[in-house]
Amino acid sequence: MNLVVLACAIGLLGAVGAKSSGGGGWHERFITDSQGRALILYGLNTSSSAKTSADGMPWIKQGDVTGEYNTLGTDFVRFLIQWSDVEPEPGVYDDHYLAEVKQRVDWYQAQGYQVLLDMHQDVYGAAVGGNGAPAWATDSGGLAADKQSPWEMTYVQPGVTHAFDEFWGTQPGHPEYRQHYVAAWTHVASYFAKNGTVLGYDVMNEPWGGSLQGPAFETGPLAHLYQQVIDAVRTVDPDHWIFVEPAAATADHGLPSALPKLDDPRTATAGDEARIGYAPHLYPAPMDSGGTYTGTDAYLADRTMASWQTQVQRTAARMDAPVLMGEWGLDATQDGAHLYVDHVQTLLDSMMIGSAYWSSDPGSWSPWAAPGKPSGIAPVLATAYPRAIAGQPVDFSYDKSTLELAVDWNDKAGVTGSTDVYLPPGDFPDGGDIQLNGAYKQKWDAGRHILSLTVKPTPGVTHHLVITPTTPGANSPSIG
Ligand code: 9MR
Repeated sequence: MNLVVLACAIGLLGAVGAKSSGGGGWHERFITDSQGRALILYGLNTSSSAKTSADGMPWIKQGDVTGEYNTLGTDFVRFLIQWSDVEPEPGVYDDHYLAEVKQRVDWYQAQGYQVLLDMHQDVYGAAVGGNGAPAWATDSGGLAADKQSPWEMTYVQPGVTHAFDEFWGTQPGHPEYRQHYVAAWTHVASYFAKNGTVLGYDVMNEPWGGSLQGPAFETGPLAHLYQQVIDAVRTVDPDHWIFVEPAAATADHGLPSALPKLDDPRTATAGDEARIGYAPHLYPAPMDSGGTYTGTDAYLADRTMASWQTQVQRTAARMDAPVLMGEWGLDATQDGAHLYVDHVQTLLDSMMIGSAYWSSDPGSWSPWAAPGKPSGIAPVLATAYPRAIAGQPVDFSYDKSTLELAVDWNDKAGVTGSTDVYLPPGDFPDGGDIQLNGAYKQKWDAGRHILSLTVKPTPGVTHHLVITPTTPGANSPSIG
């Protein structure tokens, strides 16, 4: 969301001095699977097309999900859903729509993915020029809400501000809107509570406070709504992850967030760990506006990335939440795009976090030039990474110049299963050579390009794995 300009215009930048609690330990929190393994989630957003399609479904067919795995080796999708589709009339839920969502979830399940359901909104809802909220929950106050270019500027149309103010309670007219939002989430969560392919829920895409901005918004109505959704979802779904986003117009650009720590009721039961995640987006201004990654644009993007890392770590530490970058992307046809993708991947690895690239919609931002036809950025997005780490991750990196994937981890009590890494066929056409400082068993799935390593516990010693492409004919322990 390119709203730095807007943020300046409303005098917001001077007000966002969120204090970090210092604290720490966020990097010790990971999104885990049922075996306790740390999951590194890597995938796409699917999709912008769902915002306006007649049935609320994205453009993909099942074959596109298969193609996505075969081309990119991803293990994750941030799947867009909309409040207007879930609850088309007040209190009336469309379970046919949820069944259609479930069918897509099944397609991802067949390819071994995790699915994050993202309650998407841009510019509040269709009745004021955006998408997300149903018309019946949109009160523009009769004020103008004309679509602007770039689209983000529509956020400051008076009718849009009014609609947000009515939702957040800054205007007192419609407290029931938020109650409906909470209840709609509860319905979605009860529908998917037992679904093992669904990772969890992204409570609201790119929140915007209307006339209430900065820490007053994030610590006020935004945090309050998040807590209400968390509490309500936990009454029907004790286990899935619940992700929250900061106010996007500032945080997307590396500015601070004031989001407070949220309480997960599951911690009160039998010592279960909280499953609240922090899911900010990254859009340096040049990328957001479709620019290049060259010269001063690249300089600005790099500064934004450095600041983003600092701010995200502070917020995640305060929230004691693992991090998932819910969106990042750029017009991949612009100069330097492949380097930007490379640099974001390096940032993600250095923070040991996953991400969802924006987006799968075929076109200039996408790994697809057309459905089923990879674009120039697809081979750059197809990278080597650990999908699951059977212990406490210490470090991982993929050096694209030497094609060396390194993963370090420690044993962790209660964690079972293998450490799984994805080795893209473009970089590892003949498989990989393994170096590991200890005994292990390996399984190479040549069809899916996944290497699974089960190691012998080594108390007090970090497992250190390095994989490099096998050289045909070389006499070394290899896979593939
Ligand atoms: O890429 C999307 C663009 O085509 C749409 O016009 C716009 C409004 O619906 O949304 C864009 O996608 C944005 C997403 O919804 C939220 N994060 C930023 C994305 C890129 O601008």
